[in-house]
Amino acid sequence: MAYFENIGKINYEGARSTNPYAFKFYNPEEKIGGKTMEEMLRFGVAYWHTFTEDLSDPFGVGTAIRPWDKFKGMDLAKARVEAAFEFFEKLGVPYFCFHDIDIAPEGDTLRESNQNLDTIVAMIKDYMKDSKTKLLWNTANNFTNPRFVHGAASSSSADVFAYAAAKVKKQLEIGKELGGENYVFWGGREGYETLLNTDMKLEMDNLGRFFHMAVDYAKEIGFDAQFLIEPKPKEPTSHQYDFDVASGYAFLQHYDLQDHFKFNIEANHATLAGHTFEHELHYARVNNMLGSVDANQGHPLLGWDTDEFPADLYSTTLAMYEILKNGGLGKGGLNFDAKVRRGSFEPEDLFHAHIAGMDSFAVGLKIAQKLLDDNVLEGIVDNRYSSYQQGIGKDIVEGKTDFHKLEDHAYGLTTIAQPSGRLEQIRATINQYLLTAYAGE
Ligand code: XUL
Ligand code: CO
Repeated sequence: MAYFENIGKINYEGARSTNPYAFKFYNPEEKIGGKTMEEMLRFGVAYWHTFTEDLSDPFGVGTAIRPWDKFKGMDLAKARVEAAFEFFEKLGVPYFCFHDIDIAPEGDTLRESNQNLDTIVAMIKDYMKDSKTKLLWNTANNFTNPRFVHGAASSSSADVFAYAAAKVKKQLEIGKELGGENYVFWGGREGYETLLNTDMKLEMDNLGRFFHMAVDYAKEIGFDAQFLIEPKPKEPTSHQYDFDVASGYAFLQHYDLQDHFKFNIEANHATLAGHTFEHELHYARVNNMLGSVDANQGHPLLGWDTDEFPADLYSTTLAMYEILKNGGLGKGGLNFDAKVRRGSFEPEDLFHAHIAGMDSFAVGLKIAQKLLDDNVLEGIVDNRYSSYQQGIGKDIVEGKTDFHKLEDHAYGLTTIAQPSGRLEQIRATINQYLLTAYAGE
């Protein structure tokens, strides 16, 4: 059965195409900097936003019209798998991602939930045999069910800690079964509401213990996925333990986990933390911790996680610049952790949204590669720090100075000449690149 009957394969038609069901900029085979767009961008579809999301919000019920919603229970789960692979095929997307409860309904007991998962995973595995779409990552949803009200690995209840571990254990087994390239931990409830009832030290120590047990179990079963922490500063709790990349990295180092994890960086989480998307990518990159990306964008006027599809070309350009400087994403990818707006309720909107997101990152890739090829930003940065290439600067960098030497140097200074930062000129240059890249096409 077809769920998107009126929609065919989405093809690349070029920048001037007026066909809404065509890519204007994402040309999977086009080579940029020696790699095809498909190899470089590694797009993924998020199962939860695309196949289970009903578009409800705190003030209103779901509006989504989804042809598979006529089914219930396990039949619904099976229909979603059929719809998902039809969607992946038509979009030509290389990856997908899911939480356990996105693909199979929870049963009355853990055993029953795992049986439901086994049935659906077998079906997914079967579909994957005839599909080029692979598993970018899976994860355990340890935040939706009321049992996680006080947290999961950081819960005040040891029973909940054990339950959360059992769910992650099962997902690690499923990741291995489906050939998942990464495994994600987003600490949905790993944080706290108030210190008045919280033992923060115990909670963080437990979180560290939990991650070590996950690393050990993956090793035990021979699952070699890259483990990823997905930082988020708040929502649902007011204080999340993995606030941003910097605090997550400190946590990983403190608990001696830094060699087993990288970061999955989500644009909207970065902005919620008061950072830019590129700040988080950059921080991870320079520490060799950039693993994967949840590609979305927040609404600039709203202070919560709106998970919009990315369409801001300036942001995708600066993000792709970081990714190119990182030498790509390795096993990671660009997963659209993004949902259509409540008013975009038709099934077709799922295609329009992904096309918009894929085209936006394709533009970002092309512009970022041009900026690199022309040495635009690198040249500016090198020039700005040129004082560290000779004289006292070289001594500082090479560790050949101390405060006595530096004081002597400072006493000898009559003037300090520093060049302008030229931010406005840099922005104008980026605009020039954005506007001229497709001029002839
Ligand atoms: C929530 C979020 C999650 C993670 C996976 O803000 O981003 O969907 O990506 O649990
Ligand atoms: Co996410």
